[in-house]
Amino acid sequence: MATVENVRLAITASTTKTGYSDLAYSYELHPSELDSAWNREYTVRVDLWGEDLIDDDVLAWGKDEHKVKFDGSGPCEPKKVDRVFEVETKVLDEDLFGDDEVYLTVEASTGLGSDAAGEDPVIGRSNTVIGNF
Ligand SMILES: [Ca+2]
Ligand SMILES: [Ca+2]
Repeated sequence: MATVENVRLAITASTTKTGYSDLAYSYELHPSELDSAWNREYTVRVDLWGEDLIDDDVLAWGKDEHKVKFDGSGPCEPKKVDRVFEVETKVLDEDLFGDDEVYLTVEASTGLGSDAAGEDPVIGRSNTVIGNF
């Protein structure tokens, strides 16, 4: 199985759509030897969370689905991925009073094929962005 590392998140107001925010994130997908040798392809999705004292809330899930494929070009070289997606800013307003604490998790899986790495996704968590959304 690969690992998801160095997940970073930054949130800015959209410059093109009123009421929307751009979520720019990056991460590294580090392959296992088999991932590289078999040119495995991972499907990656993002969940968005609001941090709370007891249980964190899911604000949005299954966002920005994309694929990352290892091509065996180098031995176990990580794939560095930079992406942006937008959400309505009100989705980020996870606390009615005070600041909102928002982070995302990157979830990568290979599915159930015979050359897949396993059924369970690998998950990486970003930094928490504190804002007033
Ligand atoms: Ca909170
Ligand atoms: Ca708020």
